[in-house]
Amino acid sequence: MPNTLYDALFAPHAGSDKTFLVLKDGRRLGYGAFLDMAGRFAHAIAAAGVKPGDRVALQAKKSAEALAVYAACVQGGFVFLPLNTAYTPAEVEYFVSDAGARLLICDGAGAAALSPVAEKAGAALRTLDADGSGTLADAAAAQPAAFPVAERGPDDLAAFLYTSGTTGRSKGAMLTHDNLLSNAEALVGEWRFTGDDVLLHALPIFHTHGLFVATNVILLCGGAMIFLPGLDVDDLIRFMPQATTMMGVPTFYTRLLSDPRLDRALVSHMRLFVSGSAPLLAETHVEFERRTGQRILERYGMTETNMNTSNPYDGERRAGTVGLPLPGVSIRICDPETGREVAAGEIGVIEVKGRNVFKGYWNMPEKTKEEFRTDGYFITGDLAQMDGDGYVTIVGRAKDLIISGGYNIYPKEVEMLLDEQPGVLESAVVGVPHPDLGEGVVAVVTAKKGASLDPEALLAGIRDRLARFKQPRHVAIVDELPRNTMGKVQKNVLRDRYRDVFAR
Ligand code: MLC
Ligand code: AMP
Repeated sequence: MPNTLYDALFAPHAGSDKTFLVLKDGRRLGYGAFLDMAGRFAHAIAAAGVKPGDRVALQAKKSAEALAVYAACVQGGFVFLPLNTAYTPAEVEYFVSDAGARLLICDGAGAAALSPVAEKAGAALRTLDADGSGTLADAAAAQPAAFPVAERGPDDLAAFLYTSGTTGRSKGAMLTHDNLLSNAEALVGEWRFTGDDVLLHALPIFHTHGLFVATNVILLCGGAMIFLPGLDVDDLIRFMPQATTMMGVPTFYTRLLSDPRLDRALVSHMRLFVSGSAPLLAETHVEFERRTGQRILERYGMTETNMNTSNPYDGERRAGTVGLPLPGVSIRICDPETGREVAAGEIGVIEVKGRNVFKGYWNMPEKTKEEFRTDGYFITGDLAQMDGDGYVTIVGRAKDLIISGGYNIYPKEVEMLLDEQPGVLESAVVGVPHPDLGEGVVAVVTAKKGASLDPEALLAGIRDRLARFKQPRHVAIVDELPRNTMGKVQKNVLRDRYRDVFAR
């Protein structure tokens, strides 16, 4: 049966004993063994009642087995829905029920809290631990490695990735087989990936960056990944001499730079460092080159669009820019109000069109319509300018969004929870410079008449309902919020006022 993504990414490796994953403990997993594991998981998923087109949610620690669930979903035609391991059960409940997932796979330790969530949503529950054990693995163990590949065309759904919205309600971005394959093809070509590449992989696998950009590129070129559970600079340094490439968010680079062991000799085997998901400071770029002789290649993407632009592999990598449109991706910079294209060098919102652009938000046709122009361009909400050579420089965001360590935080979601706390009149949440995470979350809160507020109590009140990374790291209680003449809270004033709270 033809299956767009499976045929390109997985089928070519069937039976191969070439290394696909090198794990932290040094164990190696070949492509063939990985595909066998995926086939067994596909049986176990189908046995849980999942049919092609159904959603399979996974909230589990990074492991070869967790990645095999992705492969199993592609093979079985199931729609993969990976979830950040930091989400609280209250957050998971929204995703599982909104997506109508048929199966929720979680860590054994999370099963007790998620069992009522699965039950309420009518989803089966299975467990998968970081060591590969759990009820999903138990069900898979007795199954054959071969699983019939489901027929899937380019326009069929491969994955749902949730991104938060400015209204505070998360939206499920529907990604098709062709969205993912076309982008992997563009990146393999642009970044010169081959079967000889070994990618140092320390990113999470529940987001576009670690899952699609990194993993799909390696699967397509037939290379290998050093597959680490998370960012630990000691591990990066230990494995760097075995790797040829690394992809990371800017925090990867600032943390590496803060380690004196980072030098030219350490990276002598590396041919490419890629950064994305958040702005890389030009000074980080310059300092990394000074220390290592390597110019980081910065690229720009989004959950909804996969990768849009990249600095060139061979040409000039310009610090502070996100480079040029990728092959097959059309980019224009437009006036946010009128939608008219602005002149070269002027600031406007980035709009994108191409095979990489998602199909729409699950069950939100109106929202989807709002974010596309009538000629098919997707409005990213990122503000940028494009110079005469086509290089794009991101200068800000038209959307109210904080990016902390590469994770997106929508202020509205945090504000809604803060506003529900006893004694709170209103709140405004902003991102300000943070030396490690790029941006750190600050909440500015006012009290109702006669009430007195305690920052600790406020944080305690939202702790169970909001992933830790979204929780404010600084809370200021003030008499009133600054407003413009229209009565709108001036977040720029707050960003300015609190810009030094995380300064080293
Ligand atoms: C962890 N913590 C964070 C955080 N990550 N807080 C804010 N922002 C983050 N990003 C908190 C934890 O809750 C914990 O809090 C403390 O920091 C230490 O946790 P940790 O797990 O030990 O953190 P660490 O391993 O250091 O993780 C930091 C990180 C990680 C930057 C390495 O967040 C990361 O891997 N980020 C990558 C995100 C990513 O892949 N984004 C791509 C999105 S796709 P406490 O208080 O309990 O100690 C996309 C499209 C595109 O954007 O273009 O790619
Ligand atoms: P997400 O919704 O998690 O996919 O985040 C996408 C957002 O991350 C984009 O809309 C940008 O605002 C931001 N982003 C991604 N890559 C870069 C980059 N290289 N520089 C600046 N911002 C980036």
